[in-house]
Amino acid sequence: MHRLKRLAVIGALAAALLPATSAEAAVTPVQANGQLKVCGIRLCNAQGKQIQLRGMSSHGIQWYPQCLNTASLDALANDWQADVLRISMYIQEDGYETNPRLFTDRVHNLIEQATARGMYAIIDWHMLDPGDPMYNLSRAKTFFSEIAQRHNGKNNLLYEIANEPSGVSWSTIKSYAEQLIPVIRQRDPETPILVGTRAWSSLGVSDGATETEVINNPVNASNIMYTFHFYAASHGTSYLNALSRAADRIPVFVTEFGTQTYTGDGSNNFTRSQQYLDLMAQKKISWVNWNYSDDMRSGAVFTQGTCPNGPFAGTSRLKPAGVWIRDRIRTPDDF
Ligand code: IDC
Repeated sequence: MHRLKRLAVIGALAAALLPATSAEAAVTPVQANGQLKVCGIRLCNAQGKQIQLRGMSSHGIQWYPQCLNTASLDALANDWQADVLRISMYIQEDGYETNPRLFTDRVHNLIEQATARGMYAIIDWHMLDPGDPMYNLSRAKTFFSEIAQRHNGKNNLLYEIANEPSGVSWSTIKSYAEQLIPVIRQRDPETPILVGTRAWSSLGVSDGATETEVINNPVNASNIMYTFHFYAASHGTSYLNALSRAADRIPVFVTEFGTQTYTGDGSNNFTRSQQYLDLMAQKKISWVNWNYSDDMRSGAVFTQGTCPNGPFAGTSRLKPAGVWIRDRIRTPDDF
């Protein structure tokens, strides 16, 4: 079940004691890196080394749980060699609010699935409409209290507390974060927390603002990062430049992006997507692609009808965006 990703020789002692062929060990991302921590403006592993995580987001788990089964998650860990699975739990649109017990249990289960495969997991509070995070604040306190209580012994989680705020100011988002984070920290002092930004997590750019509103007025908490989302066929130079500037000043995690338009559909712009990926590699910005499902849209990596039976490994059931992103996730890690 372990991934085949290879890690370079760890030390001369190991090399001396082991036969030459065993000098490289197959390790999972979590075995290699352990508990993550925000270090200055970057994400660091347990050894204090700056690292970049790369992986996939689920589609909404109210709609596509059939794409998250033993075989598909094995493929994500072993064939795709993903470092991280984002568990996308919508709050509205037939999501969490309709049955908190069912969806919380579904998230618990997916956390265990990711953990068993040595992947990191982002617990995505996928608020989207309404865009005011305060609308769901008491629900978020209930949900994250239970998640943090149950999983605080794990070293492979990140909590994303607001997918995409919209129609609200940065100060509202900051206030939401400052009310929710202490509730989580009481139960789980170590897990990094990812905070959404203004205008669909564009650091304000989609509203004509810039990243300076966050830089000048950061959330009053430690071990946090700010999220940035982009869709390469819709979001060009102004987005790319904002990401580049922001990453030199504050910790940024790209928890969602697509190679197509912001609808998650339409044609792919792989040229511009590669520009983003080059920038993110250079600045060690972690990223997660939308999405690991067989939805009809071009940004869902599998062709319709792939779930639940697959096959999930290889490229036979992948759309163009899937082939492209699988290649880039498989590129060896530098950790
Ligand atoms: C889209 C889904 C689509 C769903 C829609 C509304 O692909 O099936 O009907 O949401 O729920 C986002 C959001 C993400 C969107 C995605 C593509 O975080 O939920 O998924 N997107 O539109 N932000 C920008 C794009």
